[in-house]
Amino acid sequence: MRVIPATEFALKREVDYGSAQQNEAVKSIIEEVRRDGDAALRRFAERFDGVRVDDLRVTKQEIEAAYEQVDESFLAAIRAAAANIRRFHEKQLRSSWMDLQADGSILGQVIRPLRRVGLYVPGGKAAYPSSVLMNAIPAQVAGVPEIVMVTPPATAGAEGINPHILVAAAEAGVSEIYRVGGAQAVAALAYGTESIPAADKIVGPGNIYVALAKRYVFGAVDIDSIAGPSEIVVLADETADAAYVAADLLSQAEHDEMASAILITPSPELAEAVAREVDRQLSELPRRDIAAQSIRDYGAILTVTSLEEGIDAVNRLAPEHLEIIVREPFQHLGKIENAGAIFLGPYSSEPVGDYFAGPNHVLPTNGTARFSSPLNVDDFMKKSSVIYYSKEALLRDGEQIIALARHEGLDAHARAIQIRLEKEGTNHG
Ligand code: HSO
Ligand code: ZN
Repeated sequence: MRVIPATEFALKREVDYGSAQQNEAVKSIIEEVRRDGDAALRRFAERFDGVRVDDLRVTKQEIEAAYEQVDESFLAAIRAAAANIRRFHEKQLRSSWMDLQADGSILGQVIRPLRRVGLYVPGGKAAYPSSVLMNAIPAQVAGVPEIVMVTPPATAGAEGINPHILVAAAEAGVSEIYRVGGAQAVAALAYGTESIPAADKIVGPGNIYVALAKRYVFGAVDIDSIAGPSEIVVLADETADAAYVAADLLSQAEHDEMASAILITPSPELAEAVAREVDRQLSELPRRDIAAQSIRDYGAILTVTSLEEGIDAVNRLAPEHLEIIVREPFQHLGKIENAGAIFLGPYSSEPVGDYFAGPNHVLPTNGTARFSSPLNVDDFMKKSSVIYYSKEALLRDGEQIIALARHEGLDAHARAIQIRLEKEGTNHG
C-alpha cells in the first residue's frame, strides 16, 4: 500500500453520469414501461434477466418458504440487527407542532409519513439483507404504510428470489415484493403499471442503469441520493493496533474495485506496520482480487505531522465512514466537520455499523458528507406548514402585506388583503 504525505494526495472521484448510449437505453426502457405497463416488464425480464415472469408479485407462500430455507443463526442475527436499527431510528422521530401566538394566531408544522415507498434491491451478489433492513426500517419507523420492494427475477435462477432477501424484507416490514429489476423496475415504481401502483419515493442501491433511471424519474417522484463506491478513512495514532486498522481498511476494499480505503496517521511506525499487515491479510481474503485492486487504485496511507493536520485532511476528504483510533478519540469528535458515520475507539470496527449497532449504513459517499446525511426517518416524511391568522393579526399586518404585494406588481394579492381590511377594519373606508 502506498505511503505518502497527506499534502500530496488527491482523491480521484467523479460522479458517473453514464454514457450517451446508456442514457438513451434507460430513457427508452422507461418510456416503454409507461406505455405498455406490465407487458413491458415481462418483455424486459425475458430480454435482460432471461426469465419468463408470470406473477410479478411474490406470494405469501413464497415468503413463508424462504423462512424454511434460511438457518436459525441468520434469522436470529437479522432479528437482533433489526431491533437495534429500529430503536436507533425511533430516536429520530419528530412531532408535529403548533405555536399559539399572543394575538390568537396559530402557526405550525404537521409532519406525516409518505404513503408509498419503493425499495430497489439489486440482484446477484450485491443483494445484501443488511441493506434491506437499512432502507426499509426508517420508512417503517416513519409510519409509511406501503413499503414495496422490487428485485430482479433472476437473482437465484428461475423465478426464485434469494430467500435471505425475502426474510430480511419480511422482518423489516416490507408489505409487497415484485420480481422486476433494472431501469424498468424504477419506471414501474415511478409511474405505476397494472399490477404495481406508483410510489412517492424510490430508494436503494443499483447498477448504473438503475442509478440513471432514478435520476430520470426524479421530479415525478422523490429519490434518495445516488450512492458511489464505499469509502473508509481511518485516523489513527501510535496506540492503534496495525492488524485492526488493516482489517478495517480491507473490509471496505472488498466491496468494490473502486472502493477507497485510506489511513491517516502521524505515526511513521504505524504507517509501515499497516502497509505490511494489509499485504499479509490481503492474501488470505476470498475477495482478494477486488480488494487488491481497490487498495492499489484508491487506497493510500497518508502521513501527517500532527493529529490536527490529520483532521484537516479528514474534513477535506469528507469520508463516508471515519474511524478514529487514537488515545482520546472523543477529544477530536467536535472537530470533525464532514463524515457520514464516525466510529470511535478500537472496538468500533466499521462492520459493527454496517450490520448491527443501529445507525444507518446508507451514508453520503463521494465527498457529499459536506452537505448530506445518513439515510434517516425524515427522508420518509414530509411536512406541511399550518397558518391560522386571527382577525387581530390581519388588521395589524395587512398594510405591510399590501405594501409588499404592490411592490411586486401583484394587485390581486393586495386586494385579497384590502377587501378584508375594508370589511373588518374600524378606520378603513
Ligand atoms: N459498507 C457498506 C454497507 C454494507 N457492508 C453492506 C456490508 N454490507 C456501505 O456503507
Ligand atoms: Zn460494508
